[in-house]
Amino acid sequence: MKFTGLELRRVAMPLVAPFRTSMGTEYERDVLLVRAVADEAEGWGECVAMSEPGYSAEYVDGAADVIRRFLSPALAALPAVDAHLAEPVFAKVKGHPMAKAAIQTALLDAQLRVAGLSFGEFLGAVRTAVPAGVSVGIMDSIPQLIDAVARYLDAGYLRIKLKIEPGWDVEPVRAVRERFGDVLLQVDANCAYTLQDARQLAGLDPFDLLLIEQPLPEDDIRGHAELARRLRTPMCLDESITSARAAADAIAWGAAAIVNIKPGRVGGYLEARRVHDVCAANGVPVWAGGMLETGLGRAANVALAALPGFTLPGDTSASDRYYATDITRPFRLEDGHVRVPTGPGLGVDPDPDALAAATTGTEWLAW
Ligand code: SMG
Ligand code: MG
Repeated sequence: MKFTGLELRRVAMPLVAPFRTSMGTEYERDVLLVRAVADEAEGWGECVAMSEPGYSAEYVDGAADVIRRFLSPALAALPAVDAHLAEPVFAKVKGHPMAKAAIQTALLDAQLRVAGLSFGEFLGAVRTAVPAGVSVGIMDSIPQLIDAVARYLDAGYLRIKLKIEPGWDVEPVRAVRERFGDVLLQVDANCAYTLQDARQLAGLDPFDLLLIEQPLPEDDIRGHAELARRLRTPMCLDESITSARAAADAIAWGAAAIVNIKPGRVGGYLEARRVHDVCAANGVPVWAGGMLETGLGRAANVALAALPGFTLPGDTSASDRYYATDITRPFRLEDGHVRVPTGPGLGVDPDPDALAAATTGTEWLAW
């Protein structure tokens, strides 16, 4: 199979409700899609970079730029392209894992469609559906939060994750515990604390949380290890886990008892599977993170979440948690689970009308 180029496509996806975190508020996702075109098939990849560099250093215009100027030309210069061959070429460009992951996913999707294999089969899925959690943003008031959590539990979500920041941590957790009893509950701080806040964060210990996710800055592995020693709540890393090696190191240093896996953060599904394998070898549970993906990104995340080491519910919510109209057939909650697609490649296709309606621009990068 011969790839002839990449299409970059920007789609505007308004969120059904604003999503507030310690990093700011998202109202709409400005999604960069990559379509890899080959003689026998085409494939899609979704870039999970946000509009601004708040979650990590990447942002969507930067991702498009590095693809256009460096990643696509490097692939065009190869005698043959496939998802595995692209990895060492991408390694020469520092950083930009989300941009790399989007291309790798598009290449893999096309290859797997030709091979007649689903993402789940390729990655090693052992489940046909995965338990769904939901990530609940910071609200203006506790009653508003209780309303939101009640709606998600009614819908069937099996685990609640509360976004926290200084000033919005122990009280919302206490309120949700008191109101909803022993639901599976965890928190995510997106780097908003310092080690000085250890005592405040220890205030979460009585509430039997599954985990606390990324309380300290991305590069503070030692701080997370120290904080882990001072808390009873298990420490989970998200932003800090940028590769399988980073996962091995964080585990060895006692900074991660649990790991959130996001393919975009580690450069793609091939490395995401290695992160899974390293964690499994160390007996460290993993779960699938989310970046407010459309159905295209969700399809691959749900397939990954079906691997054996994913023993905790992921941020793999149904389409209607995010978007009124998804660009693929919607992922639905069935008994608290989301079904793993079984068709070749991602197993979902963009709906031509929905895709056209959401598209704000396209660009063709010929090889
Ligand atoms: O996709 O359900 C989702 C969002 C899950 O909270 C979520 N993601 O740090 O884990 C995280 C955040 C990153 C995106 S916030 C804009
Ligand atoms: Mg997180």
